[in-house]
Amino acid sequence: MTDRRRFLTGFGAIAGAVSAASVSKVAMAALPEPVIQTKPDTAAPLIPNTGRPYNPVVTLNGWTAPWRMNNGVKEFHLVAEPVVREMTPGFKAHLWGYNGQSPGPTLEVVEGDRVRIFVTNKLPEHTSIHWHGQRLPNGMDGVSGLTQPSIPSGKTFVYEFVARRPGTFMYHPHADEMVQMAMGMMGFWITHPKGKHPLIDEVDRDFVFLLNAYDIDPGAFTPKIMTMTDFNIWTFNSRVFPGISSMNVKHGDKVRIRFGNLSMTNHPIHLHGHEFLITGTDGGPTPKSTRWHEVTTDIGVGQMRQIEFLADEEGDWAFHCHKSHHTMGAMGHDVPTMIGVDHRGVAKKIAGLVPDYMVMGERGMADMGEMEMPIPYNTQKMMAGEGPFGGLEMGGMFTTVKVRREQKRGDYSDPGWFKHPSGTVAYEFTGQLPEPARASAPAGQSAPTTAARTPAAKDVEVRVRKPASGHSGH
Ligand SMILES: [Cu+2]
Repeated sequence: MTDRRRFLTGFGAIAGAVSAASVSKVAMAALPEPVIQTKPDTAAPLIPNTGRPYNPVVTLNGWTAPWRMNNGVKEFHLVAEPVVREMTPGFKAHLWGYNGQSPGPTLEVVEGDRVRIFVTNKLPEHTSIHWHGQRLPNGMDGVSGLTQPSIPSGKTFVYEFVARRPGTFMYHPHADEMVQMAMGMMGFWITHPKGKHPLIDEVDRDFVFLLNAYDIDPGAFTPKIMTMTDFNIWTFNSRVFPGISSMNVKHGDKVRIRFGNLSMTNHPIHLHGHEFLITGTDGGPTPKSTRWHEVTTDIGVGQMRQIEFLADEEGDWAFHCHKSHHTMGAMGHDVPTMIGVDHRGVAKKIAGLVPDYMVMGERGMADMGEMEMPIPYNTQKMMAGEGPFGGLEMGGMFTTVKVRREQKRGDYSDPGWFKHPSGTVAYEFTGQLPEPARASAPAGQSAPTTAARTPAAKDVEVRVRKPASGHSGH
């Protein structure tokens, strides 16, 4: 028995991943050069110049990995490694990702393509990659311990399978998952249909991104990996508003936006000004009979959604998670509600002891957007973004869809702020305000309360017994 055969027999269950590496020795000898991208900008769509043609997607603040064709096989090279990700100007995080970024590059293939992915592990611990949603041989599914041994630090493994199902997919580790996903390891995968598909329409613009979340203390660079639910940085593709690119489209374009949720909670994603259809999930295109119009769709943990709409209303339309604390930056969650509390006297007294003391929130939190409060170095502002009419008071999962008549086909550049036709912007009323008529009848209720029928129920007077002189007894 040769060494190789002994190896395969000894690890029967893992033969998938290992034998693929063995059969493609020639390809291994000439590993495709990994392409590294370190800028957080939104890259132009990668027009395929080899392999079968397709309409490329645009990854928000991300990019598509180039490939090479090797005897009809599409070859990619992913490098799992520590990366520095600028989440928004002024705030960088030390994450783990692929090829210089978190998330890693988007992989775009065509239905029926044979795909070979080399994965080099430059992390300090082992890893693996699971190809979420794909039909593939079990041994290529990337579950450490179950379908393959983990990829040890410093080693390269090969995954190889045919992209059988067209649609919207993602990839992420299935080894020390909680840590590796909390550190930002994930990426998008698109399998384009090989021809006209009855349930997949051609669109003019196709945007993709992943939803993720981090727990990074103000002033720190590295996520707290043991956090289970209480994250404080809410991101589209590891970027926060105002660092997230706008989705710039031409008036009349048919637009598709695809997103996957690899955070640890659900996100109701909301588009202003238009209604969309959910045309697909990670399970594939949805049957037409299941499609209805929405303006918000909730996306659960580990799910993907693709939405489609006709961009036929000009303007700068907000697109965001509807959980309002997910559109805010890092903040202390322990701040008590101060709305309506007049604490002027208290503030004065404390200021005597703590010179820089500042009271927050007695008129709401909006002041936080403008306030130049000193924050620790490398900290996301809680509320940020300057719009044409003032502060947007946002952070986290928020961006815009900019619909313009003058946007050229294939031009993804930012057209700037919308110029509103005169008379179409909300304006101040400057006339006399009449005293509002207030109803004085008791509020309606479905049934009388028990107390109302109980004769004994009178106003209860609370008596406080004060201690007598002296301090005995407490
Ligand atoms: Cu959310």
